[in-house]
Amino acid sequence: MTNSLTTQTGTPVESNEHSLTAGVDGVTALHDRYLVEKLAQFNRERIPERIVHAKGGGAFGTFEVTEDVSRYTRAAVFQPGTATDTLQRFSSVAGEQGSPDTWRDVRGFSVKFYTAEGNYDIVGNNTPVFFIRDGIKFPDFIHSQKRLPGSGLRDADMQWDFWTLSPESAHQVTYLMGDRGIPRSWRQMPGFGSHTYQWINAAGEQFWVKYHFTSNQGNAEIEASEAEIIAGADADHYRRDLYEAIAAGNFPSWDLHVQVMPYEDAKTYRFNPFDLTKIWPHSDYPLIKVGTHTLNRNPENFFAEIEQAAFSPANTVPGISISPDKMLMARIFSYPDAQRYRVGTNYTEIPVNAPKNATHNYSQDGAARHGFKPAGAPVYAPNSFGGPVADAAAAGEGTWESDGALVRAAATLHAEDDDFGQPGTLYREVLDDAARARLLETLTGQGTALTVPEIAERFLQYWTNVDAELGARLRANLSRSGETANEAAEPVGVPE
Ligand code: HDE
Repeated sequence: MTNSLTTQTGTPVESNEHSLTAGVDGVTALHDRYLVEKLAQFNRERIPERIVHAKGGGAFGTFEVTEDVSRYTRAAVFQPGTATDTLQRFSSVAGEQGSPDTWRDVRGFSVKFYTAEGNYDIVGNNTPVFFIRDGIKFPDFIHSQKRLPGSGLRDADMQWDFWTLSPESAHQVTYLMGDRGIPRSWRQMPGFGSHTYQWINAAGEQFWVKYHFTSNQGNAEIEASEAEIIAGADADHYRRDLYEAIAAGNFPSWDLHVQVMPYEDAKTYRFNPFDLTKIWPHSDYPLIKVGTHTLNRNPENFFAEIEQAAFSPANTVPGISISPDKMLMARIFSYPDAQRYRVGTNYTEIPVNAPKNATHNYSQDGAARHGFKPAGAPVYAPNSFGGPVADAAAAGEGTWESDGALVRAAATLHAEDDDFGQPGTLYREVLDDAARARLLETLTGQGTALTVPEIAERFLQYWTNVDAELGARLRANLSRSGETANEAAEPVGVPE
């Protein structure tokens, strides 16, 4: 019978309801190999969740180039008229797998393009900046935003201690505490590559670029009080919204734009253009449209296609490179390392991670390898047997000049390499009165939860540095509400 139950090695199974026992009430036989296989396999169903961005969802789609940006990049994926299959994953940063989608947090925005020249991943967020500018601080940052080792609880003192001792966080924290911290849905939020990347055209000319995905559904947010109710009622609010929209044929889309900075401008720009805590004002570098990304197919198996998906900023293609951003370089190491541990050594063989074009190299073996080369194929290089050879012209690796001497320092060469200028501009010039009022309310809640006086004072100073009037209002609100009320603040997820 074709539908008969089998073991994983294909042998028909006697029963799926009764273990093999010595008599009806007797001991269970260890040689009931189906029972053992079923329980053992079950124990291994979970792989470690992502250390950050554990809770998420995603879908497949298509990226279509609608404009001509070939003067900036030779990448096949961005040539006029090209359509490329994609996978997108959205996520919250701090919460664990089951955490509520609507907790305040930064949201991940990862896109994998299965291009003709290999996989290209843009692994960004729904904010254009980040909390730190050197990857060496990342584990400390994440520890401060996750849970206390003793109680297993999130802790406002710990979060604000790190942030206020790391003033470069002010720009991203202003976004996080503002409306951007709780989008209405993944469909109604923007995405950013955040870092500066390099594009290289067919003539070898280099440009610095930043990616912006703008939502064709518009941007919308949820007020904190409503978000708390949704968190209780439907922890999977965003995941459900995306799945149901796509299932109903209501396909969400984003237009991809780039800001392009001529290569030489970077040397004299008013702030370090590779500093991930800064945006490039659109007045200096306007948005240039590239094409449209549409999500049109739900996963058939969440574990196989979303949980096992492995995105990495290391996945670049010819015509696209990284930039001298220390955060980006740390990420180039970190993502494949996390995936070898979390998914397994041969994670790139899993269908969702495998490129659609053929791979040719000398890597072999390792746990759970299932792709093997023909027996006669050479296993080393250089060789005399026609094995694959590196092709520098095809790879088109990006380059830049380096200072030479090894140092441990942050760039302070540019006039505006400060920490509080851009968050102040965001507060004063981008937010409107109502958004500023909501930010003040959120910060008042946060400040109320602080119990360590030194951190509470530094918190007030931090916001005074962002904007003097905001700092004064916050001080007034907190002295009115009693600075150390020790109530739980609105849960803050954490941002990566
Ligand atoms: Fe991540 N980050 N990150 N990150 N990140 C991961 O990769 C890391 C950073 C982002 O949908 C991990 O496979 C370091 C910036 C997204 O699967 C890990 C640093 C930005 C996702 C990791 C950063 C991000 C991740 C967890 C500092 C936005 C989810 C498991 C140098 C521009 C990807 C994994 C998905 C995931 C490390 C900073 C976005 C641990 C070391 C900046 C959207 O490797």
